[in-house]
Amino acid sequence: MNISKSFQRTILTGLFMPMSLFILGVYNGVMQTLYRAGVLQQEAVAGINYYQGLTMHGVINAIVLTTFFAVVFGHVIMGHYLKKEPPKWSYKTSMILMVAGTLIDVVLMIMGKAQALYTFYAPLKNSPLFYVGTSLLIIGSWIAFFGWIATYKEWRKENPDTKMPIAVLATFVNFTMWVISSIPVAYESLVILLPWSAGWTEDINVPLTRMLFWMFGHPLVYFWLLPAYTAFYTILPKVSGGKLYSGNAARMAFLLFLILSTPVGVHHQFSEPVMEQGTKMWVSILTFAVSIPSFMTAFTVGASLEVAGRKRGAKGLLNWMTHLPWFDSKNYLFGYFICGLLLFIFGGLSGIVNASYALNQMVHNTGWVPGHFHMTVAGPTLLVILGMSIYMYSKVSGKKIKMLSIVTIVPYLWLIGTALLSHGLMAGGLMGEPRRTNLGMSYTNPSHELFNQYWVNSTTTTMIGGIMMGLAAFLYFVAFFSTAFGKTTEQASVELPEAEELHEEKPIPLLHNMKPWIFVSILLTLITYIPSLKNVFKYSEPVKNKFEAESPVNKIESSNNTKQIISKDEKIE
Ligand code: HAS
Repeated sequence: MNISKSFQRTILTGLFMPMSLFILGVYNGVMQTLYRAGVLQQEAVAGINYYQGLTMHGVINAIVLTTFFAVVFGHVIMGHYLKKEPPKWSYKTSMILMVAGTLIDVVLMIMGKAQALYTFYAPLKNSPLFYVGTSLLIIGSWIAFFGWIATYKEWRKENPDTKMPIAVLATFVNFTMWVISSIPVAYESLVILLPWSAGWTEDINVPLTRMLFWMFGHPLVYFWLLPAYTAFYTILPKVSGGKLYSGNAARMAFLLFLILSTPVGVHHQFSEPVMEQGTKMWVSILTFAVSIPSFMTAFTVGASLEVAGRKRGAKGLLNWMTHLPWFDSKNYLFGYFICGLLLFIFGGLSGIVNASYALNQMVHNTGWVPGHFHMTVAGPTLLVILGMSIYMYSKVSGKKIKMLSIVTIVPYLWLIGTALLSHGLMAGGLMGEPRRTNLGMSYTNPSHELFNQYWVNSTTTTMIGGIMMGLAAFLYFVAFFSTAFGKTTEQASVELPEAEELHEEKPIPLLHNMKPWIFVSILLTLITYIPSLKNVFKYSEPVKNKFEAESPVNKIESSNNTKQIISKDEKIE
């Protein structure tokens, strides 16, 4: 589909700006591994301290880049499948808010006024403007979604009998979940944290803010994942030379995410005393359930790859794997997708370990957790972002991709780097290595009394992996920005590789109607969060504690802070 100038400018801005910031995100990621391995034994480098760098790494990579990508990919999906541009008011307003919010946050992080990490847990305090910036970014993304709904309604009128394309359904599921889950974090940021950080209120209920954050924080991880799944179901079968094994299974997997991803955030709070055992048990069961659509995806996408391998002449049980277009520069997207999937096998399995309450007690707050999430968010999520960003930039700008052979090897280098980084973090985590800690200041500094020799190998492996990831990212940046600054040689267009379905399956009405699923999603969220909220108010109350990110010492001395809270129906023995 041809594209208007203003829609083109919006899409290119939404790809170029976060990719430029991602340079800062990657730099700070590599620095983390140097601090942790003890190569750096100081608080700060070039005026950026450990926590400031970690905050930039998390906020830019996990919130800014992913949200921009979800919006831009959504625009391109609507353009390609519905053959229409969304209304100008929606895509323009959305991009302006997102860019403004991001710039506010980036300036604050560089100035050191926001260094409470991407989870911005109270009682760590950011500048009040940080909460405004983050809210603008999120609200901007909602507005893009509202525009797509208007476009879809028009398309539906003109095509009353056509099935909703899978990629459109997946995008709508993702953004519905996003809107539902970002209401609690908007409340947390604007109603609780902002007035408190501006000094208009004094007290803060820490467990309440953490619960509100995780009501958003876990659906957030699926908001990162679903664009990647959309690419695996609707693009990968085409670029690997096959067909999608089952369209109904794909629809079912996305709709299951809609009902199961919103109520599971409490699994990040298994170690918090305010949550009662029954709540934790229920959430643990729901978390196992939310793995089901991923197991379905492993089967359906795996079967689609087998179909592709066999179409390319494979015989026997397993040699279809060797017939796939590995290292094929004409099919460079395949490398990004398959490397993401391979990492996700281990990312997913480690998630199931996390979800098991008893095992969580061993791994929580250790290096195991970032080991897990680098094989998920830095696995399928980021690799699809990288592959699709350069693809979309080239199509929408009409510029040919430069350095195609480098673009083709980047995902494999990234795969090896991420596997090493995660292995080091997880092995260290199992030996008690804490996450979010500048280990070089003590535990991995041989001249310090707290030096721990057991963490030397694990942190060194992590560092080697981190440096390889940094190198892969550097090569990618060279190719991406050479493409972006190249000359326009082709007609600009909005188009995607589109996989056909292998079988003509009987449509199942429930898989074509989102309303019952939205209802169940809200119901399960209420069933989980009403008891969780009761737990929070039973066992906690607002306190005056105030900490700075770089110091664990409470700035406010008050006997009130040590008061033990017991519910009316409990006695201390
Ligand atoms: Fe997680 C913590 C549980 C998935 C991200 N997770 C995190 C954090 C992040 C994160 C960022 O229950 C840390 C947050 C913080 O800062 O504190 N997670 C899970 C579970 C899943 C899961 C059960 N997580 C993700 C995804 C993420 C992500 C996806 C980002 C994108 N996670 C947890 C828990 C915690 C947690 C606890 C709290 C830990 C703590 O104590 O702090 C599941 O959804 C995973 C299911 C996945 C699978 C894998 C399916 C495999 C596929 C690949 C197939 C391969 C093929 C290729 C087809 C079952 C689809 C074949 C090709 C050939 C050639 C052979």
